[in-house]
Amino acid sequence: MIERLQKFRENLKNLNLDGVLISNSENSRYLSGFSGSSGVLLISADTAAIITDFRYWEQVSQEVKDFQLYKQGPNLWQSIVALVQKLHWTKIGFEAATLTYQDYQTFCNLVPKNVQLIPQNNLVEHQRWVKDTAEIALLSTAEQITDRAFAETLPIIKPGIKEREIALEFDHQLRLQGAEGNSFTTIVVSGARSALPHGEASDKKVAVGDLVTIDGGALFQGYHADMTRTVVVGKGSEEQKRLYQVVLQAQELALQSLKAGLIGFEVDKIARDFLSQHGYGGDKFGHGLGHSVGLNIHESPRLAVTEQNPIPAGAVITVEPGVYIPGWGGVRIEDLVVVKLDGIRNLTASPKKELIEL
Ligand SMILES: [Mn+2]
Repeated sequence: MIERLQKFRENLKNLNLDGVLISNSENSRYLSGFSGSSGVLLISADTAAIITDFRYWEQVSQEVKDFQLYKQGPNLWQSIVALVQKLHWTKIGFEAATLTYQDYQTFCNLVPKNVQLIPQNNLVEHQRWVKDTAEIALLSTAEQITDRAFAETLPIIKPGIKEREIALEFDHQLRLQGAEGNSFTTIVVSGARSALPHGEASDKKVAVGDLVTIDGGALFQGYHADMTRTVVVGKGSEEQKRLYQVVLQAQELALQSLKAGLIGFEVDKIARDFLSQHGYGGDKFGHGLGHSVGLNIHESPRLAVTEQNPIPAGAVITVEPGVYIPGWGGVRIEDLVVVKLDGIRNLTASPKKELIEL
């Protein structure tokens, strides 16, 4: 954890600020280890302070090692301003994407006139693009829990069961296998509904011949897993099997090519061009190929047509091509991988070589 703070301070040197206020809870957790939902960090070259309220005093002293702990008084902003004045900070950076306008106004009204509040973007997020060893271990565990939950869920997928019931079983299995919660609301879509990339699990009952797409993940110590598989109830048709293999090949091509230094859009293009050549271009694959995950489920950098940044070694990113045919159905296959200098390490072990027939 101290290495994260040291690196963050290195980056701060270029910003010409006395210090920064970190109010985004994932960024705060990343830098301090504090997992509570209310608290802020004040960081400079020689200060690392955390302010939180009575509910978290015990927890914060257990979780946080490298920060001075300050107990919040009746009003958070008064406590922050009191500390800022004690530190004699006059140029203070804040996270423009997190601080509400209302809190900004409160802060401005409380600080002396000579104090400047200077909006910052991606203060911590950019550092979070590269996961450290501890983070990769947590993401790996989260994905393993997800693999086990998926395997435990498959046997209940039978004609007549509702999508909602499959999602509930998957969620139940995630918790049994060690998840503290879901990365996001589990997606289960079947039959023609499998053409909805992010459809909600509904009361629709699965029927013989339905493609069923399950997309979900475990939340483990704040880290988000993400995995998708499409299966078929009963025997798959030739058309279903063919589409499945095309999507799988698109994924395999991207996985084989992916390594540190490639630009996000280049990797997306590999899968997109392959699907286009097989007749599944344009709207049939209407989303990006992948996104990074970590303390948030959707992080940068991404594998998408708009991503101009190179993917660094240590990024943990999904590779999830899909094809969606309205009125017929769809297939998506999603793995979570660690990007390395010479390739990838795949964190997902759920089987995918053939369309699974249940
Ligand atoms: Mn995903």
